[in-house]
Amino acid sequence: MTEPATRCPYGFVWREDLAKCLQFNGDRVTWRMARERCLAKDADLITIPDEKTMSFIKHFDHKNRDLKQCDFWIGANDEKAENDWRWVSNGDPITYSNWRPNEPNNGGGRNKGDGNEHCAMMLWVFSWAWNDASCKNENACYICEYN
Ligand SMILES: [Ca+2]
Ligand SMILES: [Ca+2]
Repeated sequence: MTEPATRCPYGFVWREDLAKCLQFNGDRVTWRMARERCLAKDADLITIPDEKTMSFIKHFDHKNRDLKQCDFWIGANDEKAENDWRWVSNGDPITYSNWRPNEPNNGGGRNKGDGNEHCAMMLWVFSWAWNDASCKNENACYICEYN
């Protein structure tokens, strides 16, 4: 038996029910920078494979000062092929999802499309429902997962 606390690198917390090492980060950066910062810790942006994981995130205590009003980048994008959403850590297509109604819209919406939204983030004002956003948006926090 491995001691649970030792399964995760420093700064990550082991979530027994999810079998994941997670780290919520309150610095606000682009999707790519967020991923780089996770990779630098031998981790990657989080995958959310099921409702159980999503539910954990929804109920996580976001009132922590650093995480207050954070949108969070997650490890999904459709940069390689439009609307072919993949988890970047393993290349798998997204099966479970928690998109807001009318998302992902690739920047479509009311003004029909700059067609340039290829990175997924969770929106705190909508209980962390997902939106596809411009990967260059610099105003989102991020969650790293270590495997
Ligand atoms: Ca897209
Ligand atoms: Ca969108």
